[in-house]
Amino acid sequence: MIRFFTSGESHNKALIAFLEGIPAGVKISEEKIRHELLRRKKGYGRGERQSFEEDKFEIISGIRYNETIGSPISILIYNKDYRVDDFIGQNYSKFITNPRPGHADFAGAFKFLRKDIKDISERSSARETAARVAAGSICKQFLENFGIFVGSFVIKVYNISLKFNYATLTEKNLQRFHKLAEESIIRFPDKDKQKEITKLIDNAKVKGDTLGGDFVVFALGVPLGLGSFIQWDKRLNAKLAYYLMSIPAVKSIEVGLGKDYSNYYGSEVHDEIFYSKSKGFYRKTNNAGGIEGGISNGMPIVLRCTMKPIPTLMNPLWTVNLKTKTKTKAEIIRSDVVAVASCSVIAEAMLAICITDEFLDKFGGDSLEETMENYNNFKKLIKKFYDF
Ligand code: EPS
Repeated sequence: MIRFFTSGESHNKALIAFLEGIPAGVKISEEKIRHELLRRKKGYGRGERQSFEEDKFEIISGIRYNETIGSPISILIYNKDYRVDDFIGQNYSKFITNPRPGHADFAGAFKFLRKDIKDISERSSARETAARVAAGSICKQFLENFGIFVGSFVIKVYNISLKFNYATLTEKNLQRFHKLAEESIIRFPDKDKQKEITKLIDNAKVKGDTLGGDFVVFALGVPLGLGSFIQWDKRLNAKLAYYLMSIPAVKSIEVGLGKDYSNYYGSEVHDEIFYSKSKGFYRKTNNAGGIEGGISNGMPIVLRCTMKPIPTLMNPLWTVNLKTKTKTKAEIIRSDVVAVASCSVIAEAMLAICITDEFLDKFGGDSLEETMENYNNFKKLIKKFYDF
């Protein structure tokens, strides 16, 4: 079982990622963690913070000579934009009292009985997701040992969409889209539409507005058998939804064909099962997104998420000042125009953490070797049982 937590505020000293349950003996590259943090920072339309924030990190525990030792892993990520005065001084004149519609500001201020909205926005800020990405990188490196790869690509920004068919999201196509996304400044695989999207983002910026979008996050090489239908909270799709919906601003998650399922007859969308001596059991389509009956079925796990537009607007919406109760404009705070590309990288981290947890639930041992034996043994067993 994985236990994963984060701590830290957006402009306090640092963030911390805490990860317990990774077996001993997993090789960890700091360079790979750095690379993931850099991927999260990127994206056309991101705010000024990303241009100077270095995401410098230090591994505090759990890793020795670049290898996990089975003890809890903690990683500290420094905030370059550490605002000492906001945390140690008590400058009451700087209180923020105009909640931004769409942000945690309003509900948070009442829930925690705080007069300064900064007490809410500092922790609810998406800055926290840097810690998720660092922990996600450790999980990705664990999963690599079993040939599992997690990737993503943006499929929609506002009203500009990528044309593709869920049934054809085979391993090859997913890899191709991910590769194209890596080369794109907005993680959008269709080069011809990139210019249109950047123009859209520029226009939104001029208007002081923001945009949201959709992305696909996927996992390749996930073995059959993760998750279960035996109890409601063990279903893999349910657990993945929980992990992905926890990302700030994510408002929906769909598995495979998702809400489009209802547009078809059953005969048109269920992925037929085939068998050949060379391939074993296989499917030609993957509308199910790799999950049937709450269990991974051996096909790529394919999820689609929607991110709402960032609630901090430079041309702000109306709100009410919490102190004076007068109608006023919402707080203007430095922010992003669009962050869908970064969100897809964060989703990769959450997917990797979730798959790692499920993987260890089924095959887990205290060391990588033990886990590997359990995994190989299961593969052998199902082959033997069904004689293929
Ligand atoms: C973010 C850091 C923040 C914001 C953004 C994401 O930095 P700052 O507030 O210092 O400009 O750019 O946060 C939000 C969108 C939000 O709603 O809080 C980051 O590192 O991802």
